[in-house]
Amino acid sequence: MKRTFWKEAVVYQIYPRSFKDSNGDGIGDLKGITSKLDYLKELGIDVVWISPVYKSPNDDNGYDISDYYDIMDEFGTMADWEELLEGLHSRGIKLMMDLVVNHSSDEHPWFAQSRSSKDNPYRDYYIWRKGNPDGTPPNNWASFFSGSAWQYDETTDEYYLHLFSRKQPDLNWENPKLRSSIYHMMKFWLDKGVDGFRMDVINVISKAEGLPSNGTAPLADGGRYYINGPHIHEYLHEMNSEVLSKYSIMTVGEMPGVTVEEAKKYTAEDREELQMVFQFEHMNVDSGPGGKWDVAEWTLPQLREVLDKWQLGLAEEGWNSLYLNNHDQPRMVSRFGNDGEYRVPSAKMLATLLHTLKGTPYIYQGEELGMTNVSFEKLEDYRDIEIHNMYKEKVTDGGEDHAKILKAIHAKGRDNARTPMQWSSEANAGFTTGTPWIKVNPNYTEINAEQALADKDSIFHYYKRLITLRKENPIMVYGDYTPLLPNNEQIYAYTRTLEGEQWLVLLNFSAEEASFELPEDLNPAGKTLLIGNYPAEGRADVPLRPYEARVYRIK
Ligand code: TEU
Ligand code: CA
Repeated sequence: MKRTFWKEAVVYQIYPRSFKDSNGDGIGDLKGITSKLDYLKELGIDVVWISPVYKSPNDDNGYDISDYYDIMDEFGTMADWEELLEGLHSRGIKLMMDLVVNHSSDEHPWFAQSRSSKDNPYRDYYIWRKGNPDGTPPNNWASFFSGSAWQYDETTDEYYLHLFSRKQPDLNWENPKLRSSIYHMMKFWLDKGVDGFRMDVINVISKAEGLPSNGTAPLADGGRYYINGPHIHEYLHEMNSEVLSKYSIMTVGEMPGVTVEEAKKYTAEDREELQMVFQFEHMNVDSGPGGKWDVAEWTLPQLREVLDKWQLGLAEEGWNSLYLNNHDQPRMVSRFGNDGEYRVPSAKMLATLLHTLKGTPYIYQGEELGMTNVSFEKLEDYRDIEIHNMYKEKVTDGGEDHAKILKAIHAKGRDNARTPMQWSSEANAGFTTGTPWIKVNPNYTEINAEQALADKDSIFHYYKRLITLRKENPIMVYGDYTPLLPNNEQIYAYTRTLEGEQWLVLLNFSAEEASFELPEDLNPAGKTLLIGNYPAEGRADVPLRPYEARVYRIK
């Protein structure tokens, strides 16, 4: 397997709206990020991935772009962006931008042109269809954000497709002109010095011929007709040869519904498409048959089964991106650890998993502090369009129980990850001197960066140690992964092996002690404990304590 920078890197994701406000308007901004670069340097990360900062009416917080060549007013100016890039580069940190090209904003000038008439040169930049004679939309696909994926537009008496919000019309990748407009824009940013792209829902850009309905229900998941669609590999290969291959950069495709087999195609080096994908299977372990909002219990064997599948599936070919949360997901410690009594050890245990699996780790802002989910009691305190659309569909229009849905929002809502970064115990967690655009998690007085930096046993310092360990030990990057204790319900155990060296990772996912038995050649007794989340000893002959993590060098 080829050794390359992006496999060795640790990436840190910034959600700019919630990171740091520099001017008191309550909204995080570019100057705010620039003021915190020493913090990122201290943590030791190599790459920053920043969620979209382009011009946007913010229907979906920047994932609806109205000008790909300019910066959102609330975030600052192009000069602020250049200053940020310079500040990162001077510290040896790379910058990945978010590339959102499955859709644009409906306020993008392309869309204004496109909707104006059927023969406008930009008409085919988007996906327009006639409605059915019975007055229903062109097909029965549901939007990710509730309701139909089609919006009727009077001007030309046709519907346009929007897999996300009504203000996010899907771009038509079948149109070579659209594709070349996108490639042109990508080059603009790469020529400005960007080091890579995280590509938003990039595996849904190719829709099946004829846009068929899925079954006969009025609304259904149309995923089978656009996830890994018919021309997707063609388009990505073209993007690679027209743009990506001309630069030395990092690429990761965000891919809901991607399978291991597809992921290999997207990331196999000789196919020249992308380097990594974000898969979502482990994000589904706590969902019932009703989908995301049907909150279900999860078990360690379920989680391990998914991670094993991806670790082993991409062992020889392709590469994993490792993440346990991001701006769309609940906080990792609340979801997979314990955000009460064992918040600190469980956050460290999960961090150990993230950094000792094979792949490139992605840290989401605040994860390194053990930031937790939030439970707003009032629906009005939530900002996310997904939450509000879903609530309207299920409760206001559908008559479901308010309390039940609020509970699901507490568990799964995207705003869990979007409360402001907790910098200090000052008002508003030191995020802003004004009124934050979304409320701060009330636990900021205890959980904040100031506290974490001062406490050498903090989660922050544990992340630093993991990152340093990775820099010093190629086995953490390139070592083969072998699962152990396959039926254990408390302990996730595996080895990493590289050129005669072998590490053993033991992770207790429960709030109870957990004992284990391993074959003699894997017995950790007397071996070096490389890192662990409990005070020193880590004696190999005692059971793992609640949420304990231990990493030994056994060979
Ligand atoms: O997300 C796409 C995606 O599939 C999800 O993570 C989605 O937000 C979730 O399933 C909803 O339940 C990307 C971005 O990360 C997200 O923030 C955007 O809203 C979305 O695309 C549209 O651009
Ligand atoms: Ca601001």
